[in-house]
Amino acid sequence: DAETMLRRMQQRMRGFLMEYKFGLDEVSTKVGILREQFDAQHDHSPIEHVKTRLKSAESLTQKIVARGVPADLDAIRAQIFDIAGLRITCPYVADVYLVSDAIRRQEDLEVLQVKDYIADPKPNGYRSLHLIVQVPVFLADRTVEIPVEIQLRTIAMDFWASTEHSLRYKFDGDVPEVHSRRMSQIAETTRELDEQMAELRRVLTS
Ligand code: 0O2
Repeated sequence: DAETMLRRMQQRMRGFLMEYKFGLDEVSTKVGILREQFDAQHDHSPIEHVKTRLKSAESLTQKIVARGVPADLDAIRAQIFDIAGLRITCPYVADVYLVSDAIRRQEDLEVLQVKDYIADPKPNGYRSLHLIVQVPVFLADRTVEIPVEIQLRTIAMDFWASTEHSLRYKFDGDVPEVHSRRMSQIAETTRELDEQMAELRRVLTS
């Protein structure tokens, strides 16, 4: 009956999302290892902060509807890559690339996509380095390859992005021109801040 079908669907969805949680756990462990090793080797910590998030069934459903993805787990697996997400915040821009290179070198990770919005910022001023990596997860009866989205950014970029995100949320995506223009100007200021910090660091470490 309908109730049994619905229960089965929910169960399959839970199992599906659990695999992404495992993928996120695997990548978190990797980043945790890098962080400890970097902390032991460097005079400062290249990783300031790490945050993970798993998309809820509700926001995943919203995304597949908005994207016109068929309500089928295989289609979702093939088309949505940010179900598991990890955000790494670093003090300096150089740290972003240091950490990203260390991740990209790992042999059991397959890099599916790199978007460098630091080299090439979005028109609104958004800057971050986005990687999508695929990690193998060893289940009891099979191995699954799970995509995980990694966003790397400096503390200044993160400050800007979180403020811009709440602004968009507050205005329901329709941010008045005066505010969005101001945000783009502030993005420029955060870029200058990152540059000045890097310059000061060069002086301090030379
Ligand atoms: P949320 O609420 O953070 O999850 P995608 O949706 O990932 O398939 P796209 O646009 O090609 O499509 O991906 P992209 O450009 O790599 O951006 C994905 C994520 O980057 C976003 O996820 C945001 O987290 C972040 N991002 C991208 N552009 C901006 C921006 O202009 N401002 C801010 N604050 N964050 C941005 P979601 O799912 O859109 O949002």
